Amino acid sequence: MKRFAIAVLVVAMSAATALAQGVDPDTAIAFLDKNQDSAVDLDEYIAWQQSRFETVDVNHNGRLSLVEFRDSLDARGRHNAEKSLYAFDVRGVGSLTATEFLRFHAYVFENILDRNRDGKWTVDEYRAYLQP
Ligand SMILES: [Ca+2]
Ligand SMILES: [Ca+2]
Repeated sequence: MKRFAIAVLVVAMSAATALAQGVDPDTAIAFLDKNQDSAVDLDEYIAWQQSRFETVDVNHNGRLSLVEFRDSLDARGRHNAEKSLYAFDVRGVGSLTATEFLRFHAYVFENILDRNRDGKWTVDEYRAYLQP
């Protein structure tokens, strides 16, 4: 049962849809929490985003176009996708490298997901993020 839940989760995540879509916070945090301290730290979060890049980069040219980037985000992220891309596209070419993609996600982790800024993203913080 647990194996099944994780398999579904991996499919949901690698489909490059939102972490938020269809995966409850307990399951998502447990999946990302590799050192089992009941929270996701920046390294764990970035390792996961890094593992997604190849899938998110649909045409495998090593860069994310606006469409690829937008499709990789949850509903809230998609709303700001264009602004986010231009903020992190340091070369100003309209696409993100893997490094820029990971810098964006580090920013999201530190400024949005980890609400109390203790370096750990918890189930409660994820629940709070999902509140409308
Ligand atoms: Ca952890
Ligand atoms: Ca926190």
